[in-house]
Amino acid sequence: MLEVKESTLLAYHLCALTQMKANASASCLTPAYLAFNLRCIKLFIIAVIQLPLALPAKAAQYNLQTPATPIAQQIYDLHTWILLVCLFIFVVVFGFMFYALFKHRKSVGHQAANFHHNTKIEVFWTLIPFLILIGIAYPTTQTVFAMRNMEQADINIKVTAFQWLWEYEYLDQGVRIVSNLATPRDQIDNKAPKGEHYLLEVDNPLVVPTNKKIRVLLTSKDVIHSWWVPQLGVKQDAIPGFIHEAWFTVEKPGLYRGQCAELCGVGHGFMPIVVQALPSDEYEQWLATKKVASLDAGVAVDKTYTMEELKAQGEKVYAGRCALCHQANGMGVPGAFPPLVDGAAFSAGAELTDPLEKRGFWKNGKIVLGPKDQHTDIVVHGISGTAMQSFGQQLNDLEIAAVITYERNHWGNKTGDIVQPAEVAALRKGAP
Ligand code: HEC
Ligand SMILES: [Cu+2]
Repeated sequence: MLEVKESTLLAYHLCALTQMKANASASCLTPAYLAFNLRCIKLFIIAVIQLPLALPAKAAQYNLQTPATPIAQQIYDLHTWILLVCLFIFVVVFGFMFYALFKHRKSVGHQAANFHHNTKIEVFWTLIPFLILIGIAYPTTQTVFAMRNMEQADINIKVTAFQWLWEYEYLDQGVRIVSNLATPRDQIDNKAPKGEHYLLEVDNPLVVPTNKKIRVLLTSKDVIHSWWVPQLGVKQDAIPGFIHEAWFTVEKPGLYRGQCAELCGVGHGFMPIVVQALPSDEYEQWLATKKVASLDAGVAVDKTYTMEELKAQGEKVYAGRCALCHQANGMGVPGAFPPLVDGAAFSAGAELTDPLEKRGFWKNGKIVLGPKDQHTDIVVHGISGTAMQSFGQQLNDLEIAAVITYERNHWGNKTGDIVQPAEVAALRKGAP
């Protein structure tokens, strides 16, 4: 497209040109001025040629995202079709209206017609909208039925929403991944420039093979969330106590990004979705490594870990799962999320301080670390009625042991306590 500078120049000289013409000034015939005007005309022609070429690109910015699944394509086409129908109605109705206003205006002495019934016109204006409705309803119904057709799925994945992350469980495969926001905190806090995929990037994407029918079963552990990936044509609510289904078949390998689309609390903007589509063989490889990883985590229960090993692992778990609320420095957010630093003060409403007080870790407005088995119990079972969810289902024994060891021995907390995975396993057995 033309540069702004050039367009301004163009506008300026077009003005000058018309002015001179109006003044019939002879000075516009000097060679310098003619060259000037030629340049103006050239720019004008370029603009006229470039406009239609640039329009589709510009329009794409405002259109739906490029479809990546057959359903998304159907939705896209449906949207375009209905928009064209609307445009057609708009042009016809307004065209007719303006034509009638102009043609039958008073100043040309038009006399109003005076009739009551016209069967032909009445049939016509009932039939036309009826046909338009059929023309919209038929493709829409087809698309909705196609979206709802869950038959013959190749892979079933259970998607569980949490405040504020997604968990994916490959049913029949024994693989479970937890998908967290990966945008660095500094970008969110405006301390660093924002990246290309700001708030649309995760640590572990949902990995799927291309050209397979993937069925997702959606539910939530706390409030209503919504799993939305525009390019896949899926937008489905995840509601606690219910299971909803959706499906998609990705055609091209790549990364497809989406977001939670149901206001679900302060972290709503921080639970993006990334789907990574891989060719089948690469997907199988990925799945194999994941299976090994989850086996490892299972065996590790009997092992005794050192403080350093646990803290290193715990730091990762904390950054991924706890820092969103309790903050990376462990200081929490006043009024919402308690600090986990021994002796740090916390002020909040009674609905938060009462459960804290009841448990007895909270002394004179300050958080103190309680006995380690109680601490473990909080992380495994959560605190009902508050945002502190139960992590027992989401983290394995090693991860829980590690994050507790980390919390108890970091940010100046010096309990010296080590929690081993076996202790977590025992606690789980004792209180299922
Ligand atoms: C969604 C926000 C959120 C996340 C994520 C979260 N917590 Fe909490 N946490 C809370 C809230 C809110 C409380 C206070 C509940 C109350 O009022 O009793 C809390 C309380 C706690 C307490 C009790 C503090 C005390 O001294 O009584 C511990 C321990 C704790 N969280 C550990 C963790 C760990 C470990 C993780 C990560 C595995 C985590 N939390 C993730 C919100 C969160
Ligand atoms: Cu959400």
